[in-house]
Amino acid sequence: MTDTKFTPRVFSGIKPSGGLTLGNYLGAIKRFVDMQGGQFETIYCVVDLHAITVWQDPKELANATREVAAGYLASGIDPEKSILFNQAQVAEHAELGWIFNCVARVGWMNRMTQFKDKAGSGKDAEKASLGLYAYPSLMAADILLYHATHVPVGEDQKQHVELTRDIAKKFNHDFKVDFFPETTPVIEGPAMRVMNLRDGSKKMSKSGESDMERINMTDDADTISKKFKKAKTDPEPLPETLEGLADRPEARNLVNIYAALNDMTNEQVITEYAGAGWGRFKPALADLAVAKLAPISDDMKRLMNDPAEIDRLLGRGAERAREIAQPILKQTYEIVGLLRS
Ligand code: AQP
Repeated sequence: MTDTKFTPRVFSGIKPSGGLTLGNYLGAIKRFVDMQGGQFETIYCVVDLHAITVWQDPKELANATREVAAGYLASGIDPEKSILFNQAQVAEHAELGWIFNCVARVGWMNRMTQFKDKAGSGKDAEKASLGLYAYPSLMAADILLYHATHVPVGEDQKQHVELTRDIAKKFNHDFKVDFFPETTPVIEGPAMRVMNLRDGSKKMSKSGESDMERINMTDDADTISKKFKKAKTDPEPLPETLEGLADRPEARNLVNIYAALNDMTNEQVITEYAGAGWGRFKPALADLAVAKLAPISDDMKRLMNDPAEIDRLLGRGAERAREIAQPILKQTYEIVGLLRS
């Protein structure tokens, strides 16, 4: 249920931890664009403070930050309609993140599956950064610093948005206020979890080991075709009904991707391709992906040729973000009893 006392406001972000993937596009950016200009005020962020929870080469980080910004802009995020900025330019995120570190419980963090996936277990986990462990509480700060009511995310981030709700509830309860909203995760559509092209049990990630397991938003047409051609599948043709995809993760993933790229439902894709073999479906998918991604990737290249303009837009976005964030942080300090004279 959405809290009606809060302005309908969307916040979401993407880490500049590598090049953008088709997973980021379908699970996040494409939906961010759809939510723009409607009933919500929309705030989109390049979450560079999250990227450094694992090692980032300083020379590449600023460039990766600009590239994610270029991905947003080229996909249709309009810096007049949305607030677009990078997290490091709004220090209030880190300040509220610290307060939430003191609200969240260690037991809650221990249940976060993404930390377990990324840090491994035993001695490996001990070598992970403290930032990686605390990352969900900074994510809660990113969202609640704007009193965001809705957060569009992919399926992998659902647990973190639930934690954000727990942090808001505990803060409100401990300080006997009704200050932070209980944010609603928006997870809908056929591509909320785009899977790795070589292993249908793992999600497609920027930092996955092999480049063949993902489609990058900047891949050229030949590379996209090659990657889909070599994508792992089973030998069976596409089924007549959706139920026929139930135990076929790789086949289901390719159908999901087709549906999401073409704004169709999975049922519509199956109806169109019932009984088709991979020799027919994979080239059709590759052509569709090229048609949708090529204009975006061309525009990203154009934008990346003018880094000063990207920096200017991000700086302007940060100013607008601070106008919302500062009064909310000020009130938070007052509620907590932190003196600022
Ligand atoms: N495979 C995916 N399918 C659907 N949505 C996805 N998202 C990421 N991968 C997929 C969504 O993209 C948004 C931004 O994610 P992020 O970059 O901040 O973090 P992530 O989920 O950890 O992304 P990666 O690609 O896996 O990065 P690395 O490899 O650096 O950890 C989120 O809304 C996410 O759900």
